[in-house]
Amino acid sequence: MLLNKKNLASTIEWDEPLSKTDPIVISTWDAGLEANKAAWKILSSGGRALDAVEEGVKVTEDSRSCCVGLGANPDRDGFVTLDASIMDESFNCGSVAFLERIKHPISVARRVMEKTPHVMLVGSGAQQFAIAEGFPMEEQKLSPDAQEEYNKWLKKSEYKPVINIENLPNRQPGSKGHGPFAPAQLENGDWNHDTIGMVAMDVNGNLSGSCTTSGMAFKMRGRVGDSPIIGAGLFVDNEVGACTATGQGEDVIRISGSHTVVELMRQGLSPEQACKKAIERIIRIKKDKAKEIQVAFLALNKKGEIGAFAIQKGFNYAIRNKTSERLIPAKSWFVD
Ligand code: SD4
Repeated sequence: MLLNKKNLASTIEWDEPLSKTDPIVISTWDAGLEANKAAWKILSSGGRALDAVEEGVKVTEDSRSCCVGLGANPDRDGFVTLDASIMDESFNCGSVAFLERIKHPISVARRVMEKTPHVMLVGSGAQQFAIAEGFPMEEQKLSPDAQEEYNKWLKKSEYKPVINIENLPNRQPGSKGHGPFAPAQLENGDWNHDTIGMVAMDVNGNLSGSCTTSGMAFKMRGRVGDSPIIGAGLFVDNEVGACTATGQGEDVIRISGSHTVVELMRQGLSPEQACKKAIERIIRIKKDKAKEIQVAFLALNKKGEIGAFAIQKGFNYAIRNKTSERLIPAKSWFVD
């Protein structure tokens, strides 16, 4: 990995000029470096961006991660529930949400796109579809890391999962509401998210994107974030560009985040300017509460230019093309 001062530049300078059809892949957070390697194998041998973004994020779904795949942190009742979406160069898109016990939600999302007339399947229906498509059902078991984090959270939040809640009256006596909810930050100070979103351009100049996550750790059961929602966590318009989001999904959904970024690029903004404008919109909406959340957008335009912007500092993204393989720290609204 090359990590030097150049990474900090707001305009990315390539080590040598890139032509319009030089493939490129970018993805969110540090895990993006490994994911990009798998995507790059496909892109560098002339493969399709769609295949690259699927294979790329599968690496993260397979690896030890707080926030992606079956090894990730569970919801507040102790179950890992996964969200994922994928979109190609022709507005074909597919997604799954609230999917349990299936290892590669991104591949199920692709099957939804390719084998059904629908865009989105959720919960047990998505699981049933996955099984019918030959995806094995995995064990219902937390990874050791997730179990440890969950135990700590249970203790701190004093949340007691209620078994057979369906049989109880609507509210338990004395209950004031539905909390506790997913914390914006984890105990160690990390923001409560590390979704992988990936966008890529192939040798034919076609764009595609993918996004996969376990969502916010200790979320309410049934909660779905932005990642599987086309236009929120992911959007691709092959004439203009592609964008993916990470962070507090509710606030990405509120402004149809990724779609907004692509539309801003259509109006002539660079990827970084477009991501910044979308972040500013969230800042305006959230006012003081913006200090308590993290959202980041990552975008690629049709010219192969890239950019990102976040609310809080600390968001970085990984890039891979024929000359570079590195992690780039994004600019942010708050700088400390
Ligand atoms: C969500 N946006 O479920 C996702 C979480 C995330 O990095 O981005 N993690 O709200």
